[in-house]
Amino acid sequence: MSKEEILEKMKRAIVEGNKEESQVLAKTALERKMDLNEVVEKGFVSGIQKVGALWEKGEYFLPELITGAECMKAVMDILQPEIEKAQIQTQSQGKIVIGTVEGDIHDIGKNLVASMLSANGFEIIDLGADVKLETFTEKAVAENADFICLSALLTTTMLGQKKVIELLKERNLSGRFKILVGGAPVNQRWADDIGADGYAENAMAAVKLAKKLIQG
Ligand code: B12
Repeated sequence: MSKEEILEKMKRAIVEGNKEESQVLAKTALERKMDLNEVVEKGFVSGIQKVGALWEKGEYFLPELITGAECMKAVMDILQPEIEKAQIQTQSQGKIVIGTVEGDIHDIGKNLVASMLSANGFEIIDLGADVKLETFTEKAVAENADFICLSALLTTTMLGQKKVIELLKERNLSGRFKILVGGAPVNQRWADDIGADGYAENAMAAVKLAKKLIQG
């Protein structure tokens, strides 16, 4: 089987909600020592994106969305430890507080970003999903973090990213942390509008951006 065929199978397994097949394919990727970034982004993630698109078109309903997400989780449970093991940098590149903002339970993308950052030498404090906005500022202060990374997947919860920046302003903490924002509805324009330090559209881009910002 060619690499392209495997990637296509990965996508299909998520779209069809076939958990067993998804897990088998994730293990195949490890056995074949495939590039895990490519496996995640071009294989499995393109599957969950297709699920979202079918849901938007009204062809899929909530149960299919949930099954797709469960497959993604099962796959990431297999791949995430390996991604993190392949630590590229040993010396800490900086400390990052990351989470999905209040009211939003989507955490697949956030977990992916956290794993990639960790694999690239950043120290990660993962607050999880549906995180109270004050918790981001409090943890960042307590941990003396370099970055606050805010994930939001809903147009309604994107506002939480703006509010965290406002909270920092109110507490005279503007500029103390670099704020990165991301998530499907987020874009560079939104990041600029709310005064974030950066936006990245995927996990690898987030690593590049964090490295660039830490080097000043
Ligand atoms: C899986 C999924 C779910 C799962 C989530 C499971 C989980 N544990 O995460 C479940 C089924 C639970 C779910 C629930 C809901 N969902 Co949903 N879901 C999705 C779906 C299909 C995929 C999201 C995903 O995991 N993508 C794969 C990951 C890898 O991509 P990603 O999250 O975008 O992350 C990447 C980048 O954005 C970036 N990134 C992410 N975070 C960050 C942070 C930083 C700092 C940086 C730099 C980068 C970055 O890097 C990541 C890796 O490449 C999307 C469709 C879509 N187009 O996104 C809908 C979607 C997000 N969901 C949607 C909705 C409406 C809901 C529900 C409200 C449905 C309902 N009626 O109950 C609930 C929300 C409940 C809540 N309060 O949060 C809508 C949102 C619409 C909108 N505009 O607001 C979407 C867009 C579907 C659609 N097409 O309409 N969902």
